[in-house]
Amino acid sequence: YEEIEERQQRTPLSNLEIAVTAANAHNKPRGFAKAMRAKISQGKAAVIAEVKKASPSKGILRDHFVPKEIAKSYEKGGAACLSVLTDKDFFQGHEDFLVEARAACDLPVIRKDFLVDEYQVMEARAIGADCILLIAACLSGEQLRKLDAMARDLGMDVLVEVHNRAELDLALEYTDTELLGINNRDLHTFELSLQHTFELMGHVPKDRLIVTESGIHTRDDVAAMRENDIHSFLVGEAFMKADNPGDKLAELFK
Ligand code: IGP
Repeated sequence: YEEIEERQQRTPLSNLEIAVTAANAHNKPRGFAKAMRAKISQGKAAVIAEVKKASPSKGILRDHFVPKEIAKSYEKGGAACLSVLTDKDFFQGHEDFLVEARAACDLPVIRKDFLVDEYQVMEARAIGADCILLIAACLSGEQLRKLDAMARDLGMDVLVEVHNRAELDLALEYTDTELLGINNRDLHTFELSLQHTFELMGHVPKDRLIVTESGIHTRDDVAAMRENDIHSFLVGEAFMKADNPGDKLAELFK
């Protein structure tokens, strides 16, 4: 919250509103959920490919980190969408990375950050984001409702992320999100298990698109998901550690 306050002093809300208007004119939302559905209706996996320099559990993931190169590589490799970390404290991300990555390709982009405030939702659209992430573990039901509604008003899609049954119930009660992310990693302990997806998927209404998030590294991981009718993926580390992220994507999802 301190950081948000600092930013509000630098860019007051009225300026942000102008930036949002400009973004809606020149960087119209690209249709994030639509791009995911399009891949799936072609029988392909819908992959959200992540642009992530570092993570709290692994440190620096990639030395040669040039967001526009990575974005182009992902597009060529067949990604449906991009995810760009803008969080600075834990992931060494930056808003500029999102702007650069989006400008270098035609893919819709999600702003990956810990959003808790309406200011940050507006900021997301102002920098060109097509979708935002809302993490149920960080938000109350009322916050989820408010931020989800605001993102939609601004023309963005919303990916609501859950890790357990209580968070899933909260997400379903307070939003009618089409995109439901099941994070296989516990954000507090970093413990990772793909079982989280299999355990929670049965409790998700059929009209939602389940995105399995984190810990996808092998073709076997992908096959296990697809056998269970999970066709949407959010993958970061496995791509970031590869010399060519897009080639790695193509190989993993061949
Ligand atoms: C990607 P991985 O294990 O492929 O690098 O995971 C993505 O799921 C992960 O970065 C993530 C994340 C988050 C990061 C999922 N939820 C919330 C920051 C905040």
